[in-house]
Amino acid sequence: SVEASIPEGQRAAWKKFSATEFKTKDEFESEVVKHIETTLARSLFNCDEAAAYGGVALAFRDRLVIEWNRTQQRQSSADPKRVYYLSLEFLMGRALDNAMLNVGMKDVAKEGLGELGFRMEDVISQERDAALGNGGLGRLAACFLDSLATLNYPAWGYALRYKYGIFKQEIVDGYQVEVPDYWLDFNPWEFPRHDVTVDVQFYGHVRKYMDESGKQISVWEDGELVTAVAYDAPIPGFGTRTTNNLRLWSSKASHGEFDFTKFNSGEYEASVAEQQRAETISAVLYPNDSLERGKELRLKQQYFWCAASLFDIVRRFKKSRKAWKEFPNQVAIQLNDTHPTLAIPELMRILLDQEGLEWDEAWSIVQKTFGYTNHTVLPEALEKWSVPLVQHLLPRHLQIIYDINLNFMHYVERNFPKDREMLGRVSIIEESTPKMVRMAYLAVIGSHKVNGVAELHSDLIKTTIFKDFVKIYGPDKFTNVTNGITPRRWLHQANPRLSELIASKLGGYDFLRDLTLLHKIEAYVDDKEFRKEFQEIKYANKVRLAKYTKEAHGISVNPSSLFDIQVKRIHEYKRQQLNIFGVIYRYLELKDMSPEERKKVQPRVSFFGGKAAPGYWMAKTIIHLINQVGAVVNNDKDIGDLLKVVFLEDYNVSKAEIICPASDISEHISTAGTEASGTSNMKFVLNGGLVIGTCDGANIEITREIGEDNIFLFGNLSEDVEDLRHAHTYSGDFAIDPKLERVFAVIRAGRFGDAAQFSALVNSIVEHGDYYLVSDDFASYIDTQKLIDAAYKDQEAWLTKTITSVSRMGFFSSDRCIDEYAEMIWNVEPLAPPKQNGA
Ligand code: IMP
Ligand code: B1N
Repeated sequence: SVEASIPEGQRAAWKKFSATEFKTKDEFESEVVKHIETTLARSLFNCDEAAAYGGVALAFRDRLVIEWNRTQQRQSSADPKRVYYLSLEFLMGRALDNAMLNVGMKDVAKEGLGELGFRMEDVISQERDAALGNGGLGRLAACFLDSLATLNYPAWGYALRYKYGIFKQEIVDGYQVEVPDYWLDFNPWEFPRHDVTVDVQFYGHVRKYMDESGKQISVWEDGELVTAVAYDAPIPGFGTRTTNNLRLWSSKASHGEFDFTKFNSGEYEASVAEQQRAETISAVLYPNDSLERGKELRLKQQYFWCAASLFDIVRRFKKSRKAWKEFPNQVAIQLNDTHPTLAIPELMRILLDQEGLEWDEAWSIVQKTFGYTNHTVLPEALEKWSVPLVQHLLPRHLQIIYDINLNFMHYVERNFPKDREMLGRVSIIEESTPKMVRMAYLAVIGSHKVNGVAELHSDLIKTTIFKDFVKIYGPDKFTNVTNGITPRRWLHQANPRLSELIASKLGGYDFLRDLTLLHKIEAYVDDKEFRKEFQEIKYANKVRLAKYTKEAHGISVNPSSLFDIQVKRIHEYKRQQLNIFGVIYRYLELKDMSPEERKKVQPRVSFFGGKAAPGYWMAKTIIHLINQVGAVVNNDKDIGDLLKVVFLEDYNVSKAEIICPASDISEHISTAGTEASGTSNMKFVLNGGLVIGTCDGANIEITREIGEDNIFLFGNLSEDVEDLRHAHTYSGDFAIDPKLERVFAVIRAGRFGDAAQFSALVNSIVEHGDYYLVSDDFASYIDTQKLIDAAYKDQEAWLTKTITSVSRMGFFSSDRCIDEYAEMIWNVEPLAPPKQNGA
């Protein structure tokens, strides 16, 4: 071992002075004060909440680092197969509360903080969200890291250290305005590793020659180098000492051979400009969710990150001095969507050009190493890169992609000699002008397993985008891993009182590590005390959201109203427009009623929240309409508390932690077949809310688990979508639903401001084929909302539904997902820490 090579005396000194974790309240306070006074150079007299946050975060960071070091040492000496999760997005949110709860020291810290004069909630809320993601895909990656650590898997996340995460959303005059999110002024959770750097090459050209043995050699020459610097963030597991690593790469100018001349020839300004150009690679997260725009900088980000990560992974493998054929037994790389697909040709390049392997051996290693997760079938989200762009930026990779394709075409030709059309359909290269590289096909061909993220979605990819590949490879290459969420953040942290209530009945918090244990609370569904407390907790969570709504938006909402919530990225396929049209319809009905009739109405608050991609004009129009409707409805004296419309500004992870526990109903109403899974549906139900939803994504499996009496499903089924769309365009007699017509009539009449602003939105339905089937689903949506109003009146029956649902949500833990990936795709085992303390 490495340790044995260190002299005895030196080892003893290190052991004696080795860092230790605080264990008591006093030790905690001493650490906090030390950090505030020295690391942060503040004192008792100028210690505000921000400084208190800094002190507490640094105290906990120290604790995490000690376990992080031990975990890495344990993994270095056991050298097990590791998992590498490559994701361009990790939507982590805040780290402090999660660290305190996972380490199990929140109570101690709370008491200690009290003595120092601070309230825990105030200190926690000082932290900025780490918002390195757009939505579900990025948050899923964050939940997976939590589960990987909790289950003791040796696993690393790899991503980019964006200077700017997803933008901050401000609503000005009802419109979305984007403000940059510079989140790094104070980030105690990261460790710069200035000693861990990789030079990444771009541009240049490929020189080929034959060596003495007649072997074809390729050398990628010239071009420019950009340096990747590693920044590490510790990822603590819950109730375990395993602390894994998230490695983020930051870009800076290289001082390697290519800019040497410039520097020496005195072109100081030019070299500073070059520095800045290099830094732009990791400067900003692309704010598009399910939309790819083919920008050169995005491709640069992808390669930069893949090349640095693969260099790191290969370096770690080479330390073990194992033969190359062992690589897939030591390394499993999961591609989170197609964004890291360049890792496939990059590993080929390393094996062929740097390690001198033959093609077939290299390709066999590559295919065994990679797994690919598909997250969408939306055509606008499927990545394609133009061949000239790839040629220019990554000339050697383009050659390798062509060679991969050539081999693949031969294979298809041999196996399907009668189907000549198939070659064009499955080719990695699309024969368009310009030609395009289809990244999803490259990912399928270069991986041993491809998975979708919910059953319906995994079936759909086999019959639509990857249909031919199922014929070519057989059905076993394609599988399903239904998404999940971490119950640590989404129950224990977001809803501590519910977590405590459950623990009180189950005799402890084991359910947080095995969520299937929740089924035992179904035994309390008729228990008076339990019901009362469960209901009180929901009410308290609604009060918390009402308070936030008042503080942030000046809108008073009555917590006894039915809270109806739709928070997610704004997208036509997610159909916030269906929701707001439904709200308008409700408003019109209320206006028609007599005061007597109104007294019988179930009061409701419709909450919306979510960001629109800055260039997605239709999504921004939907936000504007929601705000305009709110301005009218919320100020209508006839309506009062019967209906309120709230747009919650800047929806993010930490706000989701307040919002998810506060719903009575949440909306997951995508056009059937478009939402691959959805994960907030799981969060809301786990926190005792019911769902109105379409038969789409994970809604279907949620229904299977909780029972169809406990969910409000509506709308057309995915198998009918194609025909309906076709009918809209070609049948000629496509009639808009009359109730929806009524809504459009008042919009056109200017009831919610200048009608011209909403004409494109209305026309997308009336004139342009209603691609998302808003009109087709409108009547059943309205009817289902009426059912919900009626059902809510029976509070006892409603409560029974919510408790039953919570007890049946065990399947949706991300721990279950990770165990499925580990077994079916990665073939990795946990590496549990020793029971006793000590490295
Ligand atoms: P890597 O695998 O070289 O990237 O190492 C990951 C981390 O594990 C390093 O930053 C070290 O902190 C730790 N590590 C790697 N090798 C050893 C070892 O032999 N002893 C102790 N720690 C190690
Ligand atoms: O991934 C989530 C799913 O729960 C959602 O249903 C799905 O829509 C989401 C390109 C995406 N699919 N595709 C993306 C994000 C960013 C980007 O640049 C595509 N996000 C999803 C988790 O499986």
